[in-house]
Amino acid sequence: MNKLIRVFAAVVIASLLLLFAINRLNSAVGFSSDNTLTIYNWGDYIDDDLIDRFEEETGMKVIYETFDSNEAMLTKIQQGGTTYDIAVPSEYMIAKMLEEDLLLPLDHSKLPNLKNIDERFIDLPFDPGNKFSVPYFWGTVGIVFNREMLGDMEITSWNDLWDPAFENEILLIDGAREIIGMGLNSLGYSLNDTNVDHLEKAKAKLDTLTPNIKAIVGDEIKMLIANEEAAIGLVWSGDAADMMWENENLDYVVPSEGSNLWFDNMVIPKTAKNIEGAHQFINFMLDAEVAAQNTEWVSYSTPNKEALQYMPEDMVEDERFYPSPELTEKLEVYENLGKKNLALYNDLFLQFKMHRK
Ligand code: SPD
Repeated sequence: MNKLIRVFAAVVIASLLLLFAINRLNSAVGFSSDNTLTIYNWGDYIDDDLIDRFEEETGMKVIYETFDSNEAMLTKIQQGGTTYDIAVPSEYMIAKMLEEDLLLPLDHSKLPNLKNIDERFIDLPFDPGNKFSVPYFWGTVGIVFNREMLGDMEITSWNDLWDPAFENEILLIDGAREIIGMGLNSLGYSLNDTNVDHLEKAKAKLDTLTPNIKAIVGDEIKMLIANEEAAIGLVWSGDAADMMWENENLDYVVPSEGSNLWFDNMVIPKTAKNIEGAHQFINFMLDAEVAAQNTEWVSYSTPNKEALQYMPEDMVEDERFYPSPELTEKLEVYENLGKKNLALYNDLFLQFKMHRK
């Protein structure tokens, strides 16, 4: 009997060791043992039907989580509690993640659809050769406004927002770089300025905008402005396009003093478990018809040149959301300003939010 127990225990231990070894081997070659793919993306940034289709086509199970700022995404990835197979940071955050060695190089042989991306969006300074990232959506920061609610008042610049006529009429997205950036641009400074005196002046100027600010909000800004709860919003371009689809009184402008041009990109974090699946997903999203469907749902601007033929002409020809290369050249892309300066931007933004209370 004793011998039987010993044999049984040996078989159980051997099986456990074998399972452990298979699991380790799968992780090492990038296969998730449970065939799941965990994706970390901005809110409202994918057509759910495409996730269903990807699951059906590959047999993988997608776990999908969302974030509302690059900084929140970075903190979660640094903490490592959840291991993500794909994340979608903006350009300056990719530079920071590379500095912190948080990303895996991509295997381009598994991404044949990368050829669909317009060369304007390939090989950008934050990731030469697209070794670590693939374009997802791009856009600008600007002002959405309700023509009906504003009557004959025109908005063309950041400084227009300080008009006392707009008391309690402005909603802002909750982004440190965007809001401090508005303060900097309104004073004629660069969006990548690190001069402390300039940054403090920008914060002081923003404080004087307080009477006009109704709230600082997340993705709900789309619903609030579409429902005419406020006349004006500082927003990302694609959110403006979405609101304009809901409410025809709305319009969008990139302010005359200058603004931000941004690029969101798919990356594979170093802690990814399903590297093979991550490549399959990225390549799937790069397919021209998939990208067109996603773009129509999300309303942001696609970098996928081949997708444009499947999209409605009025969408592709709208210069507010597909600005000419001449205009985009005048806009600034955020740079990775380093830990100390990013902390300063965050602190000033926090102080600005406290000032409002
Ligand atoms: N609701 C989706 C928002 C995505 C916006 N990304 C913009 C990043 C700008 N740095």
